[in-house]
Amino acid sequence: DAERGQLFNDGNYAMFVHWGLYSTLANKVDGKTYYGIGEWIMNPRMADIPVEAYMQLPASFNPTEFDAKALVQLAKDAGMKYIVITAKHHEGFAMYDSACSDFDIVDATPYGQDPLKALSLACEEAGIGLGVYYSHFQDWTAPGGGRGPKVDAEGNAVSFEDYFVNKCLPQIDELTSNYGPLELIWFDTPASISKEHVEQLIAVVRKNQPKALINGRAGHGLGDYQGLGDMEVPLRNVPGMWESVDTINDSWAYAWYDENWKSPKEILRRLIGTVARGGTYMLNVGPRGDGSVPERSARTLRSSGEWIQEYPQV
Ligand code: JFZ
Repeated sequence: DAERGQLFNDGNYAMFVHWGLYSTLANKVDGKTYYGIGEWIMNPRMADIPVEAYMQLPASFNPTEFDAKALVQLAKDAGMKYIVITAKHHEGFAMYDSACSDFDIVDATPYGQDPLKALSLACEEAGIGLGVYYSHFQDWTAPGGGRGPKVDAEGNAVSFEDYFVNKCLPQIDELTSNYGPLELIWFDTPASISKEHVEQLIAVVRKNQPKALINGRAGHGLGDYQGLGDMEVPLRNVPGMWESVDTINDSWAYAWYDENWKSPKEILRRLIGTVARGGTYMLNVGPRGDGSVPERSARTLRSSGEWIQEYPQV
């Protein structure tokens, strides 16, 4: 669809934001640091946090430093055209007000506010696009979710179909209904999800957001475009519409020790390398658990953005 594809012609530099409950842990649990991507902290290969323990985290999640306007201004200063933020990552916590789950930032935290609503308003005001990341197959805390518990609280078996019908599909409906126009729905890790399930998700997106792009990781080749592997910048031309996702340091979500920042020059090299080969470059930042953006990543984005403002055709 030509109109949908326009996003990648007009705005092929975007901000990716990984932010969630895991950001409060910052890769440290009970005094021990786990090295790896922060949003996977719950996984057995990292801190191996039991579902019940992880589900206690919202009680102390109060990201009062989250500033939607400042984040949007940062994306603007960086020369980026839209922002894609984690609405629900693999651990299942909704970073927006969800009516079909209590495991969300409005219902389960002292913060009690909807940062996605604030972000959508700030984006609209500033003329910056908005997209959402949604883990459709993996849900590690919802009974029936991919790699999640196989039984509910009463011990009854729950199927993926139950999770899909009661959480996944309704949440995609909420996200595509309640936050104004979205540029992009960014699904992730389709794994063994069926083609029928992906088709149902796509039908809801098309109905509510006919102009939104859907990424290739929706699965079964049903997305609008292909993605490369994470953090991959190609050395040859890649045909078709495609995207490269990258992160400013090593982890996607905030990790306390991760100071392996890319320099402004390195970011520009990777951006230009991608755009010059016809792709779209989405660069991730990981806000802290309190919602603030690490100063170093903000400074780096502004510094590379200065060059882009001089050459606005990028
Ligand atoms: C996924 C997530 O598991 C990860 O936490 C992060 O959100 C990242 C952006 O996406 O990880 C992947 C998924 C696919 C590939 C690599 C990492 N891949 O296809 O190369």
